[in-house]
Amino acid sequence: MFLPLRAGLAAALSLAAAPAFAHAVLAVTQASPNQTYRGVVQIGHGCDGKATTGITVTIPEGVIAAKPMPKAGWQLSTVKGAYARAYPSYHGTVAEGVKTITWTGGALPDDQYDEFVFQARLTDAVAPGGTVYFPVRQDCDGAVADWSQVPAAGQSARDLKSPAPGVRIVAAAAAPAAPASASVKAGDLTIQAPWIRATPGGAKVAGGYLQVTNTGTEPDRLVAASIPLAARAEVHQMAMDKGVAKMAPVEGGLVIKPGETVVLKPGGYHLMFMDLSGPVKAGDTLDGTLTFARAGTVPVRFAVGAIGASAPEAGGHQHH
Ligand SMILES: [Cu+2]
Repeated sequence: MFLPLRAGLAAALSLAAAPAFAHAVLAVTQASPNQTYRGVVQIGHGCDGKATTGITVTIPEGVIAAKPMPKAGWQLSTVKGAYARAYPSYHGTVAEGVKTITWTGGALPDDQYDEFVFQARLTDAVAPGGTVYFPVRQDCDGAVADWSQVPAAGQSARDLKSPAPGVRIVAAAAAPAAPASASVKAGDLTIQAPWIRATPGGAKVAGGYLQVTNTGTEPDRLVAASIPLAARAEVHQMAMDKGVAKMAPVEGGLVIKPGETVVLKPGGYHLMFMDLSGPVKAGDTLDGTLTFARAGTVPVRFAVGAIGASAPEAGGHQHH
């Protein structure tokens, strides 16, 4: 049995409590919300000495985007269906998906061991402290072992005759901020490649740039931004004034319409970080936030790009 070294005593005890006679277990018994989970169903015995000829895994509510791994010598089938509700996903929301996965047609003798693999995403509907169960039905030649029992509150899995394999949900370790230029998802928004242009020594302002895509059905607005190095920030646009490009705050915030991608880039819309307490150095990363009217305040990590030769704002900032 897989036993993570860092599991505490309580977790170790609860793992040890898995019945020794359980034939169907999951290799990884701990995971966190909003993670992709790699489910490895381990089959250690047949049913009453008979060879295993089919394995069916049921994907529980709160676990989405399940995908089985094909297995040589076995036919794969899935049943799709509606989830109890829609869940946020990389591409908007998902309201249906694979509910059961079945491998059939093989023959795993009682004295051999094998694994059946799938992956799925744990949503934040599965809360830390709980356990998510993946019932497994094991079909043998004319016999069935149904590993589907879930312990009631206060009950131990060891008291069950045929417990469903479970995954204990724990809070994610203090997640490092997204790596530079990673895309960040916030509600219906996807924020891509946030960066700030490096500043020459003594500069008091720096421009910030990114792309933001709205996959939802309601408009949102970028209304604020922050980095610890800047006392304040504004969302700016460039406009021509008597043939001269000038910057001005975007009143009410920069609107991102449904289905639209808005690009903040040098020479166009940008974030203006002001009253810098120190230089913004190329190659650094700066943790900061973006605030949207609907999506709220989103942590992002800005990469710092070199001081650009084509700096469209050189000589600008008259309004600061
Ligand atoms: Cu500006």
